[in-house]
Amino acid sequence: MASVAAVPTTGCECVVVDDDPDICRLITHVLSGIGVSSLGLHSAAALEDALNGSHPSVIFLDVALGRWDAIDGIRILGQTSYRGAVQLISGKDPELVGAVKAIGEKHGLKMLEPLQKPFRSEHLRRIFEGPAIQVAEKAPAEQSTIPAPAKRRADAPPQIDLEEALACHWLDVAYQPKVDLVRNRVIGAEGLARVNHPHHGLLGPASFLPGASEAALRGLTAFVVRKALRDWDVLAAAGCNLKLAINAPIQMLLDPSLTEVVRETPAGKDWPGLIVEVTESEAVQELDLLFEAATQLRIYNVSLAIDDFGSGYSSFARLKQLPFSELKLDRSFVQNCANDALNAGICRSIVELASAHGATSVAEGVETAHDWTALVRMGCEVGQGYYFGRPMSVGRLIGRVAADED
Ligand code: G
Ligand code: MN
Repeated sequence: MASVAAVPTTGCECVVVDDDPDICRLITHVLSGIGVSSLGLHSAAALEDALNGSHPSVIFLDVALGRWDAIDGIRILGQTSYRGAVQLISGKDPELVGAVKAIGEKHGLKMLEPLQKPFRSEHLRRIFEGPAIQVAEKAPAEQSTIPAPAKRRADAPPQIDLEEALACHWLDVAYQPKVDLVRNRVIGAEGLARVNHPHHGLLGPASFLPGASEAALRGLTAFVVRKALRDWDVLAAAGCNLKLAINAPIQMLLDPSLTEVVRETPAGKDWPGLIVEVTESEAVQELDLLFEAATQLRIYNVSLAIDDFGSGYSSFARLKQLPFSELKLDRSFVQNCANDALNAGICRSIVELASAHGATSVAEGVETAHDWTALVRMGCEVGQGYYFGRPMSVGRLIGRVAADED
């Protein structure tokens, strides 16, 4: 059942959440001109206090609030069972703002049609001239449980304690070049976490992910994200503006700390954004929560790649609702796709799926020139694999890019 909230009249309260003081002032000024009192706030964090004991009819919520954003605001409003209307205001891509609106609705909030910046004062007035605001019956708040860690591919290598590796500063990130398959040029790189172990030598994730505690995974993800952001500065200073990708276990994407880490680092002027790769099999487990997390990350120019695609045998119909920018063909299909008709067929379908979704197709595990040529014929755009380069240090990556240009 839907109940009806009063249209704001004189004395009715609105809250305006915008980190730009000029926008805050403009909105509160226009509202006061039509007899609506309002309170301006500069972060989503201040919302909770502001809602204590007061029941604003409309909350104006900017999508990007510096170190906060509308999704933080939506979560607070959902948890406090706010029953008024939410008016998103933003200068961001309307499709992204639409996704934020959909998330608000999933939290049981009454979301008004978003207001695109720059807007005029009559647009604000019109909000209060419409019919009475229908407030949907609040759905009971869903518990957002963090799923148990899902197993990644592992080949029984030595097992070490991730917490110890973090504490001893054994962690590092190696970058594997991603190559434009047609032009044969490095266009990006995937950061792969490595442990430099004093006894076992260089170890990959299969040695330190299984059995890692949630705290250790959080530490690892924070380390890798910070390192990739710092390494981008190093690459950019050397004239290599590459878009970097990192891998994250799904529960880290669903953990607010990933967004915290991204927004604590101010982006350089030409920063092309960061890609976070999550495996297909993990992605399908928590689609709704992942949609929310991926949408929030998009606000900070962080996009999602579906890793190891094809190996999880999931229904693409379910995955396609996710806002991902890359589909990464699992290397089990890429290897020998030049000669194996079945592998070739699977690769071709994945390339078509990516293209239909407006996403980039990225082949993993390209090891031969034959497979490279076959992939180009299929229309696959990007490739990585030992044929183009093994995971390497930032210094070597700079050298690899320079060699392209010779
Ligand atoms: O899960 P993900 O696909 O991100 O795993 C990347 C891993 O694949 C890295 O550990 C990397 O060393 C390995 N890898 C990268 N390129 C190749 C390749 O061409 N062949 C094989 N067998 N492994 C590769
Ligand atoms: Mn990956």
